[in-house]
Amino acid sequence: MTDTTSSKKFLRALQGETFDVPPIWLMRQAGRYLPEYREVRADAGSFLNLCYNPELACEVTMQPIRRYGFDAAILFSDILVVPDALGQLVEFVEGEGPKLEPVRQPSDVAKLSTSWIDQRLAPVYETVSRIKAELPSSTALIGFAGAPWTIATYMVEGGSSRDFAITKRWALGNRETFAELIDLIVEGTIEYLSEQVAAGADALQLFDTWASAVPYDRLQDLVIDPTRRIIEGVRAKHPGVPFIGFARGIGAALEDYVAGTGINAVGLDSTVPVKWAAKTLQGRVTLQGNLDPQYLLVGGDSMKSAAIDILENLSGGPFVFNLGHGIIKETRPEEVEALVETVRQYGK
Ligand code: 1CP
Repeated sequence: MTDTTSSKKFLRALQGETFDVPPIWLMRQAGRYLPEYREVRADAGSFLNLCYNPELACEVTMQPIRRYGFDAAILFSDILVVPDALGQLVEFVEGEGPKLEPVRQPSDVAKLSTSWIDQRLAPVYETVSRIKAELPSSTALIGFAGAPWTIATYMVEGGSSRDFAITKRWALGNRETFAELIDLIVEGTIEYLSEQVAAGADALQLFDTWASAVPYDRLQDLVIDPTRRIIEGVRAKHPGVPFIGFARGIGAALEDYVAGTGINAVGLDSTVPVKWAAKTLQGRVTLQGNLDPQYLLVGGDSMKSAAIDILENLSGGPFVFNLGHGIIKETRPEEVEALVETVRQYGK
């Protein structure tokens, strides 16, 4: 894993190398903005069926690689396959998003178990092997999972939420019982990610999309410690495997997150000042980000100059170009092409 002569530019950037033209991939690069994805999606039936169908999941992972030649592919799956594999009822309702049977108290947690993880998620591991076999040797494969806090918000709220009120009341009001839920997710996620690496994932990203909801006095035990425990747990089986941490919306606390987790790279959301990140974080980790995905809808010169500003500020050190959050489904594929072109022409 510490192979610094890797033919994969993305992995070399994670190991600390600086490039004139940085590697690029985009969060949600596979998905509904691509007509070829919508076609496969329509044939797959439910969204979870697509996640658990190795042939189709491999196909949709490869679609943006064929179109744009990104430096990394990301496994097509979802963060909510982990609650599903822990034994919680998970559904994706068309046009409404995820619906889960809520976990609200210790007796609900006691019904869940990590013992079904590998059996339920075996199709995802199969997808990883298939993608690995199809990818060009210069393209890295990113595996992923949700970070425990973000997964817990979906498990407790029973779906998406605006204020995370139920989860926060539990976490802030009863630290001990909430820790049991976090521990269960940590353990299941270590198993899930270790098997993704065994099947061929080159690097792993942890998505903590709702880290912004955690008050700073609890960031350590709800965000930083669980992330660090997952990284240590996976590295105990797969020494040196590179991790990217994406803790969205935590601002200046990214310094604590970088210092306390053991990540190789940190995903920056679009609110993070790039000059601050270059000065404060880039000496310690690789940076990844952070074009606002709305720029891809705006397109044209506004998008180009925003991308170039990021490149000017972040490409002086280890850097991976990305968005600050996932591609929006109304994005036109041509604009993604124009962005890739802008990044690849940079400095030439
Ligand atoms: O019918 C469909 O096509 C559903 C749309 C969709 C897609 C394409 C969902 C439902 N998930 C995905 C794939 C997905 N999700 C990927 C792989 C594709 C890629 O990146 O190219 C990944 C990495 C995720 C991760 C994910 N799922 C996150 C973390 C990243 C982020 O966007 O913040 C989260 C929060 C989810 C939950 C989720 N999955 C899907 C929905 C509608 C939601 C809820 C989002 C919310 O609460 O706002």
